[in-house]
Amino acid sequence: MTEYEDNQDRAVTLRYLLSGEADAYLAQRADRVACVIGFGSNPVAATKSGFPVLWVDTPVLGSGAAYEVWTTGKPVSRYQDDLIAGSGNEDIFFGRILLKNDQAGNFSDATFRAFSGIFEFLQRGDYPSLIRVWNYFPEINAMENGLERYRSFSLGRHEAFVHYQAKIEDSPAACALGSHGGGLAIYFLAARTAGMKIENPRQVSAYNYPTQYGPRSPTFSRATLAFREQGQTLFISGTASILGHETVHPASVGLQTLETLENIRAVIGQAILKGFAPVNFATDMALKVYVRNAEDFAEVMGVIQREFGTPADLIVLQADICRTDLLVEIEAVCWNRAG
Ligand code: 3EB
Repeated sequence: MTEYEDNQDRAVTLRYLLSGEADAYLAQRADRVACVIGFGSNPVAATKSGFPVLWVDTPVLGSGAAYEVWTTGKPVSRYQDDLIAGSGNEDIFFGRILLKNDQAGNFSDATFRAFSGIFEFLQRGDYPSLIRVWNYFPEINAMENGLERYRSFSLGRHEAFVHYQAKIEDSPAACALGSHGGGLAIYFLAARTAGMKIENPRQVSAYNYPTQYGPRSPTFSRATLAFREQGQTLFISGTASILGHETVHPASVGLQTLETLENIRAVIGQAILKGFAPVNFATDMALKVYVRNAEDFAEVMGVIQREFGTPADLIVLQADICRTDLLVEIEAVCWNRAG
């Protein structure tokens, strides 16, 4: 069996594990497990070890199901209110929200409710800083009440930011992907101390996108640089083949992958200007890859291997992406060697 040697100096650590590996890992980490997400087409229920799992209905390419497991260096306690379930310690908090389809109603209203819950949690004061948010919901590109569901999502999210007077430039790192079912699933990382928001000089900031992409712009930053006192961590948002605000290479998944990796390099470059250290991809980077069409798996993986080598951890999911002309999206977490 694999011995996992997590770096205990990290405020949070991430592993992507196959179903068969997850239980032993979770049992070993016990009260250091902060969040467990299960990906796969069949419901991924609570693990044998009893940890609650947020199931996201997306096929895992290259295997049946997989877990994303976040652990911390310090023990966590469980939290539950009427919307958010989660775990936190003195530094960080992971929260999960699941709005089932039949609770949704108008999708921008449902999104507004979910983000209002997050902002009210933040405003209670224990964890005031929103570092990273992951968003998954079905039919992301479908029209509903005259608006594409991704745009309804962006509208409801934006209205929550305005309502709670969150500064748009202080938006968290994020991603928003189309699952195959299962309602609006959101998980987020909040922290006691603020992170530094990073933008990409090759791209218009998403919160400044023109209205051709929807009536309200998406509220996310390209990355958050967090935990400056504990060996910094860089949370890179879902990143795609976008230059300025426009999709480039709409017809080529290979070129889209290459452009996406250039954008990730550019974001890491900006973080280095702000004090982050150059990243060793083989030991200190976790990549999560979303491909729209399963048949593109090999080509996307080929480009990643050629450009980035074999990152420390990797998962590939089949998911719809928020613009119909985008074929691939990649997010990353990078750690700085402590010290
Ligand atoms: C982009 O760069 C691609 O709406 O939260 C990436 C990351 C994207 C986050 C979001 C959307 C989001 O615009 C799409």
